[in-house]
Amino acid sequence: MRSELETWFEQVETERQQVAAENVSPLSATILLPGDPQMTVVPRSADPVAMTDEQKFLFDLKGWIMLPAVLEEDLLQACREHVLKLRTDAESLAEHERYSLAGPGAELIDHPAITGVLRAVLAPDSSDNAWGFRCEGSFPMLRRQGEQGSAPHCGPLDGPMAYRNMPNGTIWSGLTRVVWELSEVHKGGGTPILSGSHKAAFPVPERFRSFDPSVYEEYACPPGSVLIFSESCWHVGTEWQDAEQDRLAIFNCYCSYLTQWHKLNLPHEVVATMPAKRQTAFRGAWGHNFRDQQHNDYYDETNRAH
Ligand SMILES: O=C(O)CCC(=O)C(=O)O
Repeated sequence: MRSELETWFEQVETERQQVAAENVSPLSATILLPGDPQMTVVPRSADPVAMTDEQKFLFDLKGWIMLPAVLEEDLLQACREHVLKLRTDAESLAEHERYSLAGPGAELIDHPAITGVLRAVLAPDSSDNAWGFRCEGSFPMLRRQGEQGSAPHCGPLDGPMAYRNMPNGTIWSGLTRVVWELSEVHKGGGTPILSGSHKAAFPVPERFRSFDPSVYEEYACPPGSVLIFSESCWHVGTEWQDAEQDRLAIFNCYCSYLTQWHKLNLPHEVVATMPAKRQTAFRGAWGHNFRDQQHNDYYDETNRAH
């Protein structure tokens, strides 16, 4: 009988060969060790998975991390169908479900695979019943072969939402993008990122304001993976080349409960159907209200983002 160690070596070797075959940069490769939390599907009922020191290092260094294959199969399939309907037959959905943050997409808002990361790069929970982050925008993506995404761009590079290393060794990624990849992504597809540009000391040269695969870092991942990146990084939606399947994805945007970048594109009636803690991801952006002796750790119709 083969020992556990032999099985493990074989698994690592298979991973290594896959990585070599896909020519993935070692920094974005998913070399998984037994027991590595990245390796496991994260059930939606799980506790938030804490960000590891390795993930913090990579996020700070490059501005992004990839968590491969974290979605349960039933949630993955439900989200795929939801995105497909939103993009091709939205009328078949009830009115309150015609959003990427509604229906099965609502489960992704505070999915335990990402809440530990958001706690580390944005803000810890405000209380047991309130997240420290806000979710302020979302869109569903269906990209067919030959279709191009956004031209290279980035979010805030200065001001309160720009990426910063904090003096106490923590990360501040004031505007953070969470991309749920619902189809397999091959290198060259997806949303390649100009790694490290979230804290570049010099302006991005003109030549790199167009997609250049020798500079933008590409990734490959199985369906049900999640890409988390600082919007302060330059990124690009490349042409989808896969003839076998379309790109299905949900793009959600997060910030702290103290800041706001986007106007929210989700009505109160949809938020009101969510569990109370999830609703706090849609509250207004403020800290403390001395007038009513109230801290901003709740959501209601009078305390929502507009
Ligand atoms: O098209 C893509 O893949 C990227 C989209 C994006 O980042 C954006 O619209 O801000």
